[in-house]
Amino acid sequence: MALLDILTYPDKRLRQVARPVETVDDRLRQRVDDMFETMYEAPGIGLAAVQVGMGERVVVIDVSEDKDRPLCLVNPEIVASSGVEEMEEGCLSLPGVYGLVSRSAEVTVRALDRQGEPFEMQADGLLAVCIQHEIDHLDGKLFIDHLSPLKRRRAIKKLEKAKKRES
Ligand code: GNR
Ligand code: NI
Repeated sequence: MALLDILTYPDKRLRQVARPVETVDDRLRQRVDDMFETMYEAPGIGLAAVQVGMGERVVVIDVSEDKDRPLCLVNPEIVASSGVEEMEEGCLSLPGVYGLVSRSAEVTVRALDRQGEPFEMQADGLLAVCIQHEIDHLDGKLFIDHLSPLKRRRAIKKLEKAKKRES
């Protein structure tokens, strides 16, 4: 297992659209394990492969209190959604920035699991939000893209200031 570096804004790789996984093999499972380790250590409730410089459609999620419900989605697709819910979001790739985002309240997701087996699941609450946030990453989207232009500009200013202090 290995801890991976998490890319942060404005890294251009966060804007690339990830390609579908063709075969779920041991190499991929190794990366998935590394992603879980990186997510738990961060700590975060989800992580998309894009955030660790891997251009494939893979996400890991664990929204459980005890961090004992790992969920791996390969090539995830939202096949149904309903309702609207607003939640305060953050992102490991946008450190220090938070904002209210409006998304579907319930989603049905189709994906492959860690063994490459197709499955479908329904989610609501924080899990539904997290799934949509992670699939956005696979399409090169960040949660700040959902904010109003004014709030987005404020968020970007904050990120740029933090970057400057770093260097
Ligand atoms: O750790 C995370 N918390 C979070 C809180 C509200 C909505 C979405 C998230 S996902 C985020 C981890 C992350 O950046 N995943 O891409
Ligand atoms: Ni994120």
